[in-house]
Amino acid sequence: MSTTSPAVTVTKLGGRIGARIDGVRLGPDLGEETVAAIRAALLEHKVIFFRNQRHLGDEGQLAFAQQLGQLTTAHPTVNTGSARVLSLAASKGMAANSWHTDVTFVDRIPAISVLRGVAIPAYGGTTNWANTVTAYAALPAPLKALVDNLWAVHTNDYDYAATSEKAELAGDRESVFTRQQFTRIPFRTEHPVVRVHPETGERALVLGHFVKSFVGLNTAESHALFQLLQNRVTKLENTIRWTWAEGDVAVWDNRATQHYAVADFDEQYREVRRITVAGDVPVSIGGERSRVLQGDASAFSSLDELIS
Ligand SMILES: O=C(O)CCC(=O)C(=O)O
Ligand SMILES: [Fe+2]
Repeated sequence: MSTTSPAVTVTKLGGRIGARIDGVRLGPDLGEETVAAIRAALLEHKVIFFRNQRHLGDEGQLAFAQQLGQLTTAHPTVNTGSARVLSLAASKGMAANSWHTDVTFVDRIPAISVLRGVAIPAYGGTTNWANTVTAYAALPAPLKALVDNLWAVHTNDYDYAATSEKAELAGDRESVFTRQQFTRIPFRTEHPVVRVHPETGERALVLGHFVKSFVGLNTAESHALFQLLQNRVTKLENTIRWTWAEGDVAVWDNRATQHYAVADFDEQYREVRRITVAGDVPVSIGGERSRVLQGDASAFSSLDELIS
């Protein structure tokens, strides 16, 4: 029998998004070949899942994530008690239950998020991801023409109540973190609705719940168009749903996806921990970079030494 580690295998889980990777014990020093294989699978499948990584802990998760690129701090506004780890813990059924891409209210949107299942409820609490590249590719020509030159204002002071059910309105129940913490430092950034992915060259829609409005459109028009485009992104065929077990690790390309954590685990305790890899400033089809309107994210994420 061979004593070398078993080969890394990538198993596609959905037609448009998602793959499971087996044969890797995550941690430090994975080796160039393994990291390259993980990276290639991530760029192709947009979200990848690893099972049975209970050994990891925060340190192991950090050591793994570091091999994917320079890390951001835990969050631009939330005081997490940790330099780089954002714990999302909930016992009152709260979750990030609206479609979003992480931290799009800053200019330098994180490239990759690495999420570890720490405490997983007996039922509920799945997470869904949507592919924003296939969503763009599937648009009919007239809608592509519309979005190719469209820009959107993203803010952390977004409309929290817009998609919540009444019982889940921010402030009514204990949230993963308070709205006050989340909006402590106001950020507003104008991003192109279509960005060119810095590694794959693919075109991806940049939307999600931090969008406040489209540049040049009024509120009613912004809402209507946002809904139309989001419906394209979150169409079930364009998504993958993951049922967590403790020790699972999900890694997503935050430049090519949105995600949604389902708040259907009642009063059970659920905790996942996130580490993010720094990303660059989006670039439009025409080569224009996103524009900061308010807030300085340089302490959260540096633009130096980016892999991509
Ligand atoms: O709770 C989850 O499964 C995902 C939470 C989330 O939005 C994130 O980690 O960025
Ligand atoms: Fe998120």
